[in-house]
Amino acid sequence: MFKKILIANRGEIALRVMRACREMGIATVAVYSEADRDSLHVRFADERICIGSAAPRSSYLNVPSIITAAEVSGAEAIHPGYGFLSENQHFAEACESCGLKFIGPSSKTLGMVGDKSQTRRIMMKEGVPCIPGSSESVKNEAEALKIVRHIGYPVIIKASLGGGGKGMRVVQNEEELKKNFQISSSEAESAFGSSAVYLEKYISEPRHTEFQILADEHGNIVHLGERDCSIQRRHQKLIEESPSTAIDQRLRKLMGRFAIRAAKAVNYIGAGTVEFLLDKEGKFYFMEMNARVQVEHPVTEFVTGVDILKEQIKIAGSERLALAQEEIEFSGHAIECRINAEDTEKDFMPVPGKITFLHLPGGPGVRVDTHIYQGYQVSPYYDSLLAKLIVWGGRREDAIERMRGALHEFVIEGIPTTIPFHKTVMNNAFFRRGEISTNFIQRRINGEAP
Ligand code: MV4
Repeated sequence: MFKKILIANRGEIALRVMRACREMGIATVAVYSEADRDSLHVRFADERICIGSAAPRSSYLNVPSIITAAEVSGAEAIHPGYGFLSENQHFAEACESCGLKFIGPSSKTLGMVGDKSQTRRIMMKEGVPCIPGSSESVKNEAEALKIVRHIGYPVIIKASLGGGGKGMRVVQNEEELKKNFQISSSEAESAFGSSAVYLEKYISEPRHTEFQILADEHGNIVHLGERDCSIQRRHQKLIEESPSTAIDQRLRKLMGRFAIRAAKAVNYIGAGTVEFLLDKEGKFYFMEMNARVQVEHPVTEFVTGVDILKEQIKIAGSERLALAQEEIEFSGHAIECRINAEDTEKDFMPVPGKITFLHLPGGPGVRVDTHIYQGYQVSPYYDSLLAKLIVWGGRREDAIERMRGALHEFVIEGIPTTIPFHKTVMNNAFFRRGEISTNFIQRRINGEAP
């Protein structure tokens, strides 16, 4: 196993990686920006190296600085966390060519899954259910209209190199298609450096259902069940849970098998996620593959008892998966609420500032993954995530009650947070019945028409 790992990230995920390393007897190297001098990931690491100024470009995205820090410290591997360089093919390549193990899939796999329309073609060839639509990038309006003749409206236009919802447009008829095709294409060009777009039939009010995968270098691959991440706002997830209220044993088995097939199709190694859309009739469609450990991974850890970070690091160290699919048992229900430094009264606007008072909830079945402390200064330079509050309960109702209690105890003063929003959702009748979709916030919280 590795003796020393450099963690190319900050915040709660840097601490989470560090915890796994410590338990495994692996030394850690923190890298940090000038804005993060007083951060806990800097304090708790065995070694620390400042890699640049506050702006991510000059620090957490600064490939030469990070590679140099790894070489200077004698780290053998780099854990990229999520965001920043975690899915960057060129960074993985740079690590590979410097003899540093990138803890994640190969640069080749990152290249494949980074191109959404290419991934879609691969999945269609493998027989993984995909949303009806174009198999290639669509060059012009005439070609788009030809595809629509087969799939019908409503149609969604997506950027080939997009993902995370950026540059998507829904069109209901020919007029809207003509109006939006060029706009989508040029938005894609400026956002992703490629004007390529493709079309899909639009699925209304779907659930976002993703499967956690672990795959080793020796051909072993398992899934750890699903997470329902439907409660999102502008493509930012706010609440995740497992199991999904829309999935039974039979569907879990079926989708899990397709998730494994999808991962195999791109030679996936490591911890990854296969995203599906699940429609109202229980039909599911492959969406994309996330080639990193995700923010919401603790939900799966709670219901399976598997430490996903440790497994990910073991896989990167060429170990064999110790788990077979039949040995993975699912127990109870877990929910995660993302506590962000945002003003929910002002359109979830991020609000940086100083945390003047902090009290964290606790008790059985309550987990808080966070990097904040009393006196901590939330920086305007980075993501607004302050903490992840994850609870477990024997049944979904128990988990919801436990979450209500934990939110009640969770006190953050000095800046606004998403805690009040989560309290509202936990009391919402539709949420409590498990009636959720990607339109939940618009429809059930803001009361807008579908
Ligand atoms: C869709 C869709 C409906 N139909 N594709 C959003 C993020 C990106 N991964 C794909 N997304 C969507 N693609 C078709 N054909 C609806 C969404 C979507 C969505 C998906 C998952 C979670 C939240 C969402 C919110 C709005 C739209």
